[in-house]
Amino acid sequence: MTYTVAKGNQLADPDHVATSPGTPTVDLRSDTVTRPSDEMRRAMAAADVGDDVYGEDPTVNQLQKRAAEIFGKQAALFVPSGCMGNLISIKIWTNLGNEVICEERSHVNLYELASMSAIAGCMPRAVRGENGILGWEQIQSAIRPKIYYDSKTALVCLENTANMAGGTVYPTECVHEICDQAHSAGLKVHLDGARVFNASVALNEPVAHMTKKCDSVMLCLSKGLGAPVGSMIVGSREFIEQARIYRKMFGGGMRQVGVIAAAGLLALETSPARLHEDHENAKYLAEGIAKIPSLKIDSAAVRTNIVIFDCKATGMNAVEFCDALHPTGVWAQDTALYSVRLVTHWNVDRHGVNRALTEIQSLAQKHHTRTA
Ligand code: TLP
Repeated sequence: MTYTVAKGNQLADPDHVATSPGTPTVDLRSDTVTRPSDEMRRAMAAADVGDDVYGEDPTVNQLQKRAAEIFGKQAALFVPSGCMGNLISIKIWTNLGNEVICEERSHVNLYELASMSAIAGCMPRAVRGENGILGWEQIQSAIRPKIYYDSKTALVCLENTANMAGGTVYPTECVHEICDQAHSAGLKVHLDGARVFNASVALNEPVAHMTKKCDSVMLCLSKGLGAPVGSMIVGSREFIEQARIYRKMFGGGMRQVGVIAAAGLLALETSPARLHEDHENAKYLAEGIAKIPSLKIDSAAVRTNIVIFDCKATGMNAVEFCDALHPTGVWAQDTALYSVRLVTHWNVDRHGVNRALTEIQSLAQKHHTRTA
């Protein structure tokens, strides 16, 4: 059995259809594909470094200090990836055999290779939320009764923005209510805030306010913020002390990693101020897609940088749609059988978005007439 690096349209897939030579690429598969800016590269080259396993890397220490300050938490830890940040947090808040309540389409449930079970020894208790957003009532009904022969619910894991629901945003009162109620029920709350700054921009609220009641938060520097690598977890001093141990145990202890943290620091300080551009581009893209007869999208629901549309009426499934689009230089990602995802980011400007719209429209039209 062979595994591809990603489904459908990946460069690493030997069967993929190449983009015609000379065609500029508009890569909308994810905001993980962003490349570091010249300013980031200069900061990386100039970074002061030390051995971070000994806690001696001044750039990492500065990044951790700033992340803690920005989130109003006691401490922060730099981790190699969002997946590791989520896993460490889940490991800390749970014991073997516990359940973790999360949304059905959440990243911890679907895209972390069941690490919550394989490594932390927990079961996800997945609940479908409208537009990916869970309310306290839904969470409450998934909590196990405290009976010795039932597994124990230990943790609620929220995701803001909710990636696979189209970058939807939790109202902050809803997060606060979930945290208050979960705490009263003896549960901890972890926030997968891979794109929490996108949520912050959409709500026009500071992340510290949005996440003040969450016990831990994971945020990614390497998505919309544009750093090449890295995520942070923030929480209490005690939580971060434990997190440092699990990071090392999971193989994530890094040495002179200030060269990467320097880009992360710049991303954290400067990138949130430009995320509104990605949101405007996503809205523009969604409104354009809504006008294409064979594609289905609720463009009014698009508030951040993720656009997911349904391509069923084209007669193609999402893998086929993305594959057919790929040679035009417009790259999209299939996220379910008929769901195609486009994610805007700082390496795609309005011109790129217009090109994407033209190519998507022409592909959809070709197939619409063929299947009509
Ligand atoms: N998301 C990636 C894919 O893995 C799906 C993407 O392209 O969107 N939480 C959330 C909400 C995420 O979207 C991701 C990555 C992660 C965690 C994991 O981050 P990394 O890739 O740094 O481990």
